[in-house]
Amino acid sequence: MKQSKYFNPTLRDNPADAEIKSHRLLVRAGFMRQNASGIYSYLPLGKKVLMKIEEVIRRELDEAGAQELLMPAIQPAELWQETGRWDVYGPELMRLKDRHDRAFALGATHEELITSLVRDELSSYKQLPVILYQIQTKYRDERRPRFGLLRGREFIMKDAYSFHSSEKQLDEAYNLMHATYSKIFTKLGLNFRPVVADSGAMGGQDTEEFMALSSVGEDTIAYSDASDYAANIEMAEVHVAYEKSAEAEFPLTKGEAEAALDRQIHPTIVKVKDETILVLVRGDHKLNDIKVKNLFSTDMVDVPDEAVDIKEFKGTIIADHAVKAMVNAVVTGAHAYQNLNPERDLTIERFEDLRFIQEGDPAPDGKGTIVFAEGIEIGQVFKLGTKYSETMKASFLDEGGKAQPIIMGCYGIGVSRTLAAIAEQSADENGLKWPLAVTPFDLHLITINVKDADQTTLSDRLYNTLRDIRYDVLYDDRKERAGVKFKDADLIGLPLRVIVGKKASEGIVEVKRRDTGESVEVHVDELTTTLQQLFSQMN
Ligand code: 9G3
Repeated sequence: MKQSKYFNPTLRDNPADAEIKSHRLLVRAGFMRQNASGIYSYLPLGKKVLMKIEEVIRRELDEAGAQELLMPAIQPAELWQETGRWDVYGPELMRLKDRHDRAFALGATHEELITSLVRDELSSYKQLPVILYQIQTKYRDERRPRFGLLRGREFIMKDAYSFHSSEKQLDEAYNLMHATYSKIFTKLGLNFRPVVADSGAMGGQDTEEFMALSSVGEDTIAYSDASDYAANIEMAEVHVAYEKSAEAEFPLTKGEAEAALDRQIHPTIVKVKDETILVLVRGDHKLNDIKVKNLFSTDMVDVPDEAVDIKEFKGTIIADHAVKAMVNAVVTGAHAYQNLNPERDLTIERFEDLRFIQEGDPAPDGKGTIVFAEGIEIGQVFKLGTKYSETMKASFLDEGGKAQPIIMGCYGIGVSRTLAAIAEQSADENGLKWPLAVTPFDLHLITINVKDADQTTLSDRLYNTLRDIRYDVLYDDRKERAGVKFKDADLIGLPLRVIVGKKASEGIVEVKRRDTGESVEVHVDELTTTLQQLFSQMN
């Protein structure tokens, strides 16, 4: 492709609203443009990277035996009403009316749609297992879209759904998809970790998220420095043996007292469904509301900011394990107490793991200690069970001819988010730097001075011969100064650059690597071997 003809508007300056490197660079390098908050166009360079990412995903999913289909983005409201999710989701689910005033949703995900498809077509255990997937545009009206493609309102997702006649078959598909995701993200050159996650509103049991490590990630991963344990911080279990001190218990008294955080108890009122409970955690720990939610297996958990008198509270009291070992604790705030000894002075119904894990805690698997890292969630695998097939009456006849609800799994990859994650992980201060698997072009052919006949003749010849041997070449034939061309080449980030300059008359060109910056002068007769050698050294 000749750059003089190419729709690739590069910018010198950073767009004002771009807070992170990948967003800034993808806009400046002409890969994308924003059309509205959280809504983007992929320009030709961006579209080429998207297609390469999708190609890697397709190859691995097809290899795993998954079958690609394509479902509509516009979904009848009736389907979401069958599962009750029409009312569960608020403004985040984008909705519209057709000309006959019928209600539709813009697909945020496709569990309802795919289950309605399968229930009409699959009826026997002989037809299971099956894994169906699509690569499709999704819509979620995020309150605060940010970080470019990392949190958009329209984005591209690969979503797969598996259908089974037994839990064992589901486990096999889940493990297969887990392994396939690892292959995909490895081929894409990403630094990623699968982490144990919270199934949240999805219901069902096991779920894991695939996190691309990045300081701009919105998720915090707790991982062990001595094993492959890794969990989303919301889920990470705390396994600490707390020592109860031998000090004598003093009488409980009202009133403020100075005390170190680990000598304090912090009471929190939590409303669970319609019950008000009091949750106690040690002062140096933080209450994990996801763990409270999972303890009462409900999404309806609210933490009003209410002061509470721990001794006057009449409802259920639960406490984190750490509280059990506390002696002569101090309660601060409006209703302060000193020398509170939890099991003597309170009726605590149960001690549970209710706090967020902290750096330095022992890893739950007993190996090493916990370290935190930020991650971008680029994939997730879920065991759904029969959550959707029951409400939507998607059943199959088992070997005994008895109707059973189909057992399901679902598996997502954020395709546009993955593009941004690759950019985030691989870019440097000069610009983007694409791994071979997803680079929009293989080579950047640059003519230093297009007014020099030797240079343009040799460049044109190389452009044709390189394409004849199947290289995808971006040819910078513009009437621009060399400096501008080099800056744009650094920004766009193609892996190799062939520069035709002063030595064109001797048939000598320069080949430069984007990843290391190394360059070498070669005679054009050696060019293809040099290119092959260099490409084989890169990922
Ligand atoms: C909605 C809206 C937002 C949502 C959902 C539904 C997240 C929703 C969870 C999933 C689970 C899996 C299939 C591919 C992998 C992920 N945000 N989720 O269901 F209506 Cl507005 O999407 N779906």
